Amino acid sequence: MTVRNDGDTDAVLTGASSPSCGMVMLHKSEDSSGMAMMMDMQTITIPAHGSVTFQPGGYHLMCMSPAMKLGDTVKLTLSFQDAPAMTVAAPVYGAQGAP
Ligand SMILES: [Cu+2]
Repeated sequence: MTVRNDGDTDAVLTGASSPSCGMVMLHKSEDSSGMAMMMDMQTITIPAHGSVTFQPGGYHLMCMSPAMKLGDTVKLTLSFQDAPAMTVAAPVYGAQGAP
């Protein structure tokens, strides 16, 4: 997914939650000298008039206890510093991504 910020100030994502995930962690995958590493992010900044894309190999939201199946749509709530939380409907795809 891509989170877009049309505002004049940076938006700071501070967390995410979903009733279908148990806990949701903010992560970033990085390739450091051939080793794939996953880092915990306390916050992820979406720059003013910019966007951040969550995708395999980069920023992602990690669902720690997934309770969902292919074809489901799950609720995902994004929490921001100094901005109201936002709930989106996320379709559940397999590892290959969108059909
Ligand atoms: Cu992760």
